[in-house]
Amino acid sequence: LNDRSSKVGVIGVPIHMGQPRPGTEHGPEAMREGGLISKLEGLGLDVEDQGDLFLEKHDEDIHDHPAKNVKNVGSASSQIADSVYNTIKSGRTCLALGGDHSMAIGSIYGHSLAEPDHVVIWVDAHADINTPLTSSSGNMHGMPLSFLVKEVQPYLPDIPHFDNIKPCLSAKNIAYIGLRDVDPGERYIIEKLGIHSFSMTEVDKFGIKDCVEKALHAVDPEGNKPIHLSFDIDALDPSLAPSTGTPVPGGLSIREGNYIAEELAATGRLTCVDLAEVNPKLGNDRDNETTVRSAITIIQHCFGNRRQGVYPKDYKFPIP
Ligand code: 5AB
Ligand code: MN
Ligand code: MN
Ligand code: MN
Repeated sequence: LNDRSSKVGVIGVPIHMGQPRPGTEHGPEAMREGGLISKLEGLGLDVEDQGDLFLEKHDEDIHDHPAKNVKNVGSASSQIADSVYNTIKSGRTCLALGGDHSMAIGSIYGHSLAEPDHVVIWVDAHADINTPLTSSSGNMHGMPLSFLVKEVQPYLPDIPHFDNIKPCLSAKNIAYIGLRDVDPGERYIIEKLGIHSFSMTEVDKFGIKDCVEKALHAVDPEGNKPIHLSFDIDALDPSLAPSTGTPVPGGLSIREGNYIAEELAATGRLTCVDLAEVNPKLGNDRDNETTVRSAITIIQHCFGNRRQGVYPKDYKFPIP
């Protein structure tokens, strides 16, 4: 383990303006109440919980733009980017708790300011690469990658309030795992730019082991770049993550999710993790518990837990 892997900085990102359903702003608090921090500490990690970002709220947003809430999402993105940048610069691995997935605009951009060479593994039912013009919903949680990928920029309309965010990824440095609900414009972009995609069809065909191996090799053949994992909880099957805004049947199992997390952690290069789209206002108490439990287990496996068993560095084996 390198130094960074044993130190974690946790940032709550209570954003909901990237989509229409109230409740994603309570995602960070739901995961903390589920015991996330003490579970991470139980792994022997040095955890610095920075609390939730106090996101600026603009009551007057722009209404004549094809993307909704650009002013709110734009200003939040700068705040998120600053905070992720500072956390990584301080020598910690960053864990960003969402919040809807528009949070990834700021977290990936902030990561790139600290580590310009980083690559992205995007685990999601959705591709989240709509441009404001290909999106049929106008919801920005379905667009984050379009603002970040350099090759997509010629196809974007002007987006006010995003001056602080610069495209920082090449199409070849992104791989998807878990896709099963991709819009036509998104599929067109993925094909034209040759973005590596391991949809549920590939997971079925090759198994999760090959998909993770191929995804890692595809984005970074030399295997030495920092990795950003953006994990949308809706990548998991809805039976495992019912409290989320856009569930799609036929998703990853907990075993597959944990396997992805274990393998990324094992590279020693996981520098930032987003856990997005937990919405405790959706579903009943049991749905919430199920969703939070799934989110926490994925996070634990990102930060060193292994199903084979682990013991902390300072473990004292009892002797009579
Ligand atoms: B999520 C859809 N593609 O653009 C759109 O949950 C859904 O962050 C986006 O992956 C889902 O509105 C965004 C239909
Ligand atoms: Mn999704
Ligand atoms: Mn998403
Ligand atoms: Mn969703």
